[in-house]
Amino acid sequence: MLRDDILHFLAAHPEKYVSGERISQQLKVTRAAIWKQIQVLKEEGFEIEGQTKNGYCLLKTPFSLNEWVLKKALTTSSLGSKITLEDELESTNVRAKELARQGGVHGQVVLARRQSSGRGRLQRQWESPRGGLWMSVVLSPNLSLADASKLTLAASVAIVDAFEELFSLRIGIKWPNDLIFNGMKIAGILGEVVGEWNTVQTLILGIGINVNFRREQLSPLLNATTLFEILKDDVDLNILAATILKHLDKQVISLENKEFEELRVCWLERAVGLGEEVRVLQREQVTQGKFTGITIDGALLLDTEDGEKSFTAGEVQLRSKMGKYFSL
Ligand code: BT5
Repeated sequence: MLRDDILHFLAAHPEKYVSGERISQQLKVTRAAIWKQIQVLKEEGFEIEGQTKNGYCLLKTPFSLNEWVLKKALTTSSLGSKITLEDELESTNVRAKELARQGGVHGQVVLARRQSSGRGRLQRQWESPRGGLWMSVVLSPNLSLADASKLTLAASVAIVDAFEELFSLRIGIKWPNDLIFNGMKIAGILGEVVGEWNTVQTLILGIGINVNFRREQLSPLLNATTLFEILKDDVDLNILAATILKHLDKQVISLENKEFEELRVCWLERAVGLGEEVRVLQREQVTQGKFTGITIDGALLLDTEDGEKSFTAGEVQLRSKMGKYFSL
């Protein structure tokens, strides 16, 4: 695409002005066509300075999701090898599933700048205003179905590590895969199997992160926060996506190498509530006990009055400093 070619050309000359004439000769199009595409790029959020005498200089790439910027930031071999980016989708997981059924490739990534009907687990809603990172990854890893369920644990670890690397910010994982900061949810993960695992062997990993928008954009009923509220600044969503994919890539490879114990330890190092009294809610049943760890399969271990119990599903309530148990 001409627009991408112009960007490549400008990016190849960082902090330099390149004349419209040179670009037009190189790309074999008119200077008017270049000018037109530069205007489109500016609308997309690229800061390009144009000087009549010297030509164009790329000053800044957009923080909002942009395929060219994202591809440039990617360091992975397979994750992100194919990217689908839409301004709005109902749900990136739904689109990723459709693409997977049509023969999507391992590592294909689907992103939307906003979702009109984002989904959580158990048909719950996921609020997805503009400014967030709403991303689904199609994965066909070399794993059994039982081991594939560990991918959601791996994704939680990847998000924590990306936050630490980029923002020196330590967020925690609340079992099984809520990402929280100061007791408030900042991100969630939705893993879904496509078709029958034995025949298709594809999983969709949906990652939702509240990034460049204010808390007020979400329903007041939620116990939630956003990265903007914490950093008081916007961040580059493309760099964030690329960094998460880099960490996820690493995790997928170590899972394929059956390094499950490493993942368990990594997850526990990032967990919140470990060693503390928590409550696990399963339908009407409430179990209280000390959160002692997780099994190799990711089940939660609770030391209760009736001995050790393990849970593969349920909601965890942590205890606040005031001694009250709270949900997210
Ligand atoms: C999750 O579900 O936390 C999984 C969220 C996954 C969202 C991503 S976005 C990209 C991809 N495409 C999708 O359609 N989904 C994935 P769960 O643990 O069930 O939590 C859902 C609950 O979190 C809701 O019932 C609300 O209470 C709360 N919630 C909804 N939107 C939120 C938000 N933006 N931030 C924090 N909490 C939220």
